[in-house]
Amino acid sequence: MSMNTQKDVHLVSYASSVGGPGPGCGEGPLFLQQSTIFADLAKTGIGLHWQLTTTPIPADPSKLGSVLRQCTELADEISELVRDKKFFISLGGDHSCAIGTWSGVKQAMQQQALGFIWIDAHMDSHTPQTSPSGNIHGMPLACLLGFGEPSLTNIGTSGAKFKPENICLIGIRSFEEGEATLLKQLNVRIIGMDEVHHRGLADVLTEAIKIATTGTVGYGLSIDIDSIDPADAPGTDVAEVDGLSGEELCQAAQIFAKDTRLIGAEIAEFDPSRDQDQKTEKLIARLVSAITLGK
Ligand SMILES: [Mn+2]
Repeated sequence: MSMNTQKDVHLVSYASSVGGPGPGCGEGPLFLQQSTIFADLAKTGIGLHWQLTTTPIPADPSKLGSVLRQCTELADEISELVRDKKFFISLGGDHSCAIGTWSGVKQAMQQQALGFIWIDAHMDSHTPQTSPSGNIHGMPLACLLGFGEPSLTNIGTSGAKFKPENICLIGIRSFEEGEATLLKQLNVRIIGMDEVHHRGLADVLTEAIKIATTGTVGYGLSIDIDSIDPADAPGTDVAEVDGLSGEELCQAAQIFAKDTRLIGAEIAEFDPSRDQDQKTEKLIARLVSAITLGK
């Protein structure tokens, strides 16, 4: 293969689960760093560049302190990659990594408007006031919209990183009232599984890209592994039945490889200890290939 066809991807790891209910997904990025299936992506023409890995340290006084420190480190790293026009994928870890990833993109882009596609079984749009569990992995989208714990909403730049009208959620099927109320008040577009089944994922993604690119200079993509049906991706901690088909997601995600407006992506909530027959591990490698190379 000619070097001209190689596509580089810079992988930034958030090896932490302090924002979630248990330890499992914190091992996700370290597992992928050792995975031969993942390493084999290099043979298909992807230049894999492993960048920063953040980890919890005992010195952090609280879960909030740990998430804040790691997301700040992540944001600084991502910001530098975006300034250098390097394509990145963040690997979680629990989904609180999104606070760091997209605050970092905003830190690099400053006043320029950005769009965002959020593929997840959950809304992750709680504030500390509405969250039943208090887990920060249920709050990142609210944070990125400027709602919640101020230390987290002000990473990189102060306040919201996206306008509500440039955000689209896909695959939603489990949520609580408080977060749904917030997104409804903001008029954020939410595409639930009924609509995905009815229209097909490719059609839904086309609409999401339109939303994320209208009046923006580019957009981001965050994929929670729990958006995918547990039959196809069992390796996650908060699995929800009736999810996206892994095959359909990998097919539809090829659209991103041709879209230069995509600034970077994120894949969160992979718990290798819950994986079966390497299904989720293989699917993540396929997703990276789809998003980066379009195949
Ligand atoms: Mn999530």
